[in-house]
Amino acid sequence: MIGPVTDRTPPGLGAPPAWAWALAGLVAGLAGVAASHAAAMALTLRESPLISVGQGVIRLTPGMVADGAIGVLGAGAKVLLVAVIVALLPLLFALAGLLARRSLWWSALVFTALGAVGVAAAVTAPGAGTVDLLPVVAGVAVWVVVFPLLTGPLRHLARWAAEPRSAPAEPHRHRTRRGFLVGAGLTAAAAVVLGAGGQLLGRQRRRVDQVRRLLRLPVTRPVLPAGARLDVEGITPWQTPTDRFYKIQTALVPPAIDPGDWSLRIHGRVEEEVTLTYQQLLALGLTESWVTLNCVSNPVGGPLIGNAWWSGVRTADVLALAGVQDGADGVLQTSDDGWTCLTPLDALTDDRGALLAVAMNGEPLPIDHGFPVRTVVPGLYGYVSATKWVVDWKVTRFDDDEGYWTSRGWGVRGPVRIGSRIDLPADGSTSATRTVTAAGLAWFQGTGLSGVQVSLDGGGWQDAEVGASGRADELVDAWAQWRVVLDAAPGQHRLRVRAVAADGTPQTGEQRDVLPDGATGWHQVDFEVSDDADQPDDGADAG
Ligand SMILES: Nc1nc2c(c(=O)[nH]1)N[C@H]1C(S)=C(S)[C@@H](COP(=O)(O)O)O[C@H]1N2
Ligand SMILES: [Mo]
Repeated sequence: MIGPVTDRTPPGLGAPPAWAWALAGLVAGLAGVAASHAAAMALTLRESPLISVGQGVIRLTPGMVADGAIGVLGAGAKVLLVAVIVALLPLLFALAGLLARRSLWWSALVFTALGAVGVAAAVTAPGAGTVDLLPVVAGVAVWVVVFPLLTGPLRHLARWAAEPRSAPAEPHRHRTRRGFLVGAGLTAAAAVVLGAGGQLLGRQRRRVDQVRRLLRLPVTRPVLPAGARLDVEGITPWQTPTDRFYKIQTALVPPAIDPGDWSLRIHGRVEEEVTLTYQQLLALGLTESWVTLNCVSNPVGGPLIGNAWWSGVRTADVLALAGVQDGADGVLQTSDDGWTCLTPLDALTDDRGALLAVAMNGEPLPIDHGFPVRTVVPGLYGYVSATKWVVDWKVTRFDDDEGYWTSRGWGVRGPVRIGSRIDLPADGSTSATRTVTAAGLAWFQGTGLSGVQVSLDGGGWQDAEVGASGRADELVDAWAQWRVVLDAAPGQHRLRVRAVAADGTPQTGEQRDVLPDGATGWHQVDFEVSDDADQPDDGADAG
């Protein structure tokens, strides 16, 4: 009936029914799970939180029970476990909703407990990192925001039912009831969109990562060359672990390319256009070497440099298949994501050993480092050479083409500069002893070093001990570790380092910015030797 209702028993002064409270809990709960799932998928974590909780239960259940259950139910036990979790959750969410009739704190207790289970599952997963916590955080955040919002109208209605005199007029109460239903409906819809959207997010990447993990390449594991590593506590490792290797790319989402779908097209100033598949590339045979890769935008003392064992096919062999025409002097490399660089042809054809790399540190390239194929050219900065996800090579001339960064003001050819860095002592640190071990890295890929020198407090340059790499005759494309033991009096100190090139030329102290072709200048750190530092062992100062 439509019309005035003032002459009837005021409707809607009854307390909200239990199902409304349960619904609020259910909808808020599912929204949290959906957000959590979407976050896990967007971060391309391997598992959705529900699965991790299932895994966590299996891990944390006392051996006998879990083994027994899995023994009886076989692989189906895991599925069953997830099914139980999936069935249990809505009940707990509904319970959280019902508890809000008494107090939001009771509901919070349920959500907190569920969040804690999620956190426990996430942090105990093998190889878990901070990032694995993010989906749980996203889910709990949604609960914290959505649940009070959804139950707000219900709490008003409940209060009005308890104190009818404080209740507003029916149109207002009607709006409140409708507000609850609309809110619940919208939240449920958002949860569905979020959950389904999350499922799509990163799906290709997870699939390709799976292919990558199953890939067996004819590569060797890295074996550290004798003498390259110096024995200094806390020194930067000579081989950069893959997961600590710096990453630079313009693409927001790195391309995820199945090797089966990959090919490299070589065209332009060639005798014959060639398109290579992944299998055809591998069939050319792999070579392997240590190469230190660095970024032109690495500031003096900066972290954008790493040393890895690369396995790949020589670019010279690949170009030979197509046959380069006279007059060409560059190769315009294009990535699947559209990024380009123009690499000097001679760097790809001379005997420096430039590679189309397929593996890094003995494993297929990680997606973020260019899977399935990227270019690695010793002696050139990454921005003119190290194309990740490379799919196209146009043999060309520097007069005719330009790469992505070069067209934005960076140098055209991008040869690496000689460089060095102090990693120990840390800048601003205090030493408890007068004996201070300084250590770090130096590099001049392709050219080589003859030494590394340090200067304490502006004094003369003294030679450091240098590991067996980075020399013209030893691993010329890899960096070298160096160390020197200093005797420093209590007080403030400043240490500088410089590398010396194979021909005896020391690294310049002139400070220049990274733009346009790489920073120059000596790296320096300030450190302190504490006043109560021990006297040196030789007792020179002993009275
Ligand atoms: N497709 C693509 N490849 C790229 C880049 C890029 O932005 N996109 N950046 C380059 C730069 S500037 C550097 S220093 C190296 C970094 O390689 P890494 O991320 O494997 O360390 O990749 C090069 N290759
Ligand atoms: Mo770079």
